[in-house]
Amino acid sequence: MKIFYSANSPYSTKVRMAALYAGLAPEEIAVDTSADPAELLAANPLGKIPALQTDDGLGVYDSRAIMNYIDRQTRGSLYPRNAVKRTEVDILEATADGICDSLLSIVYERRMRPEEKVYQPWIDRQWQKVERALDHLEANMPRLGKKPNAGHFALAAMLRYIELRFAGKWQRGRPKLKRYLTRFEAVFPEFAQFKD
Ligand SMILES: N[C@@H](CCC(=O)N[C@@H](CS)C(=O)NCC(=O)O)C(=O)O
Repeated sequence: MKIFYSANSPYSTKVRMAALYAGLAPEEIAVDTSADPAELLAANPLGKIPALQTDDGLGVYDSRAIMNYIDRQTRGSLYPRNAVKRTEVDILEATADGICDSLLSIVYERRMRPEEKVYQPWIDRQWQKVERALDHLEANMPRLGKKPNAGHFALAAMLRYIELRFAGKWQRGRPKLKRYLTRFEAVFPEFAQFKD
């Protein structure tokens, strides 16, 4: 099994942490998506990461399909069975991933366009989504027991990414989110490997 990833991609960090936690040991292949490497396109025609290639040669994407695949392969190690709890985890994962979608949209707006074509109202709109969703998380912090679930991995990956790209710009008024990664590392010490 292979995972195509980049160290700075939050969705990649989520699935890599989850795979490690679940006891899978996929070969990890770092790729540059802008070069459209053939082996990535063979696993995911969209050319996005993360993409997982199974031992049978099946390409699994996107990150939530990969999380669900890992969960099925490991008898439910990432998502709760209980329907109500499962929905809560799905929503947490969607919120964290959705924040990443907006953050990436901002990063790409600045990175891909010539400077004079960068459209600030779009950036502002995406940042408003980020702020609203962060406030929602702060007010509804997920409980973190002994066993992390898919939502916890998604939240950790998002916080790592926002600090990487928007360092110091998201913590004010959000003490619980600010403390989260320290608490997460206590239940998933392997997070240390993903910090840099
Ligand atoms: N919804 C997708 C998003 C994946 C995604 O946008 N990945 C980014 C890197 S973080 C990417 O591959 N960007 C390169 C591109 O879009 O060509 C998922 O959850 O996997």
